[in-house]
Amino acid sequence: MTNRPWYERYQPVSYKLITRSGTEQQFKDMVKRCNAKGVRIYVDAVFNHMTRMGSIGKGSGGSYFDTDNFYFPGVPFGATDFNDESSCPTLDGRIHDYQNAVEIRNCQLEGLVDLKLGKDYVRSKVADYLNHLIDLGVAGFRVDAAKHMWPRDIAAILEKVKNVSMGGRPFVYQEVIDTGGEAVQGSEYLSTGRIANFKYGLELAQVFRRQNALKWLKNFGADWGMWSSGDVVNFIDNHDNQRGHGCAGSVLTHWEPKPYKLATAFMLAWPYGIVRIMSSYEYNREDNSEGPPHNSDESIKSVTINGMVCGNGWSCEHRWRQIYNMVAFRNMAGDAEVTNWWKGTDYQIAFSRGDKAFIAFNLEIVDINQSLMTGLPAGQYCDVISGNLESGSCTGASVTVDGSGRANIHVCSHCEDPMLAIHIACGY
Ligand code: ARE
Ligand code: CA
Repeated sequence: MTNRPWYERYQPVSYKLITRSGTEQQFKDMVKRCNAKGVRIYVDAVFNHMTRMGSIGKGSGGSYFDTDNFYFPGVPFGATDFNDESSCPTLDGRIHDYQNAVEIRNCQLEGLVDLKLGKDYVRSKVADYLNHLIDLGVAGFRVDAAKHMWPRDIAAILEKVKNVSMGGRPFVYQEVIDTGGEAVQGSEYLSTGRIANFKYGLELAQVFRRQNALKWLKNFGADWGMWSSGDVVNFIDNHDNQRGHGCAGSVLTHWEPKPYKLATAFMLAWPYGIVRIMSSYEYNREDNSEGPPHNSDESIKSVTINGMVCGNGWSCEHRWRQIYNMVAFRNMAGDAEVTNWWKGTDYQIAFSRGDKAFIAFNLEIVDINQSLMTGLPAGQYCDVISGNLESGSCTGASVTVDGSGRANIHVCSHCEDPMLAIHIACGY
């Protein structure tokens, strides 16, 4: 057990921006440098609750707190700013029954003291925090534990929030774990932003573990009982379910690189929703509370970078070629539709994104060796899964597309990455 678990960040005691990752000034500087390169920053904002019952002390930014007296002078919040026995129906003040929407919204999630977001004062303090982040240059928010807040309270807070510095409303996506069967549904939150789609990673884990045929992905999206494309943020795994927290289920993670890369590539190739890729660290799997790589004084170790590989225990999935090249694939494909859908056996598929990009997947024990319609203009292209286009030639496999858009496609079967992807920016 580490002294400082990763999840201490989900136990705020003030809205000061001082953590083991740095100071407010350092955060501001990072956001500025990212924005200058076209990289937007979205903050994981925790405002359903403060820290846990029965705790007293000082936060990472030095603010004093005393939860038994609901005393958070760093904001300040006091006793009347929290839900209590008048609003929460359970005896111990905690959430037990996920079939009861009042309990889910007004009681304590895991014993974390629950803010009374119906109060204008509390809404204003939260809005001040979000507006401050916007002043620092962020483009939007992940709303933590949105399921535990009334949609009207989220709406009232967002009404107090200003436009972002790049123009327009902040991009908002809400963490509402809805895989069915509970009193609170994701669809209740669609007027305040997108929702995190927890069904997505569970479905793709089954497919890429060969428990559900690849060919069924032909209509992956709303037809699978998920929300519409404009309402979701999709992901293969997140910081909770990759380590058995939250709605864990059986998702793919960086610990299973082969199916993980395949599923992530499919996510990036497929035009449904906004997608998010993960970047993790190599924690001890026996201890799902273990914080990021740290020194003996608990300070966080830097991410060292050697070529495209990270060191010091950071796994940096976003630097894996099969993943970062598929981000380029998605950008190149733009809003082109899926065309040239092809299926071989149940576990062999290929498709194009108009005349912009083409991808093939093979989960069979035999290779794909086939002339297929790619839809791309005639030319030579580098497979971006097995290599890159470097100084005019491919470091991995190459594909020759003829004047009709067809090409001989070979996708290995007994190999680490049984997929092939080409797009218009990898032609030569
Ligand atoms: C920690 C300890 C607890 C302890 C608590 C207070 O683990 O044992 O009681 O501290 O002392 C994260 C960690 C938690 C951690 C918490 C505070 O995951 O383990 O608690 O930080 O430090 C529900 C919520 C969902 C939430 C998940 C984890 O609906 O919003 O639980 N996810 C977000 C974040 C988490 C974070 C929090 C919220 C809290 O992504 O990282 O918690 O800010 C069903 C339901 C789900 C439910 C799930 C688990 O699937 O459908 O709604 O998710 O069960 O209960
Ligand atoms: Ca609540």
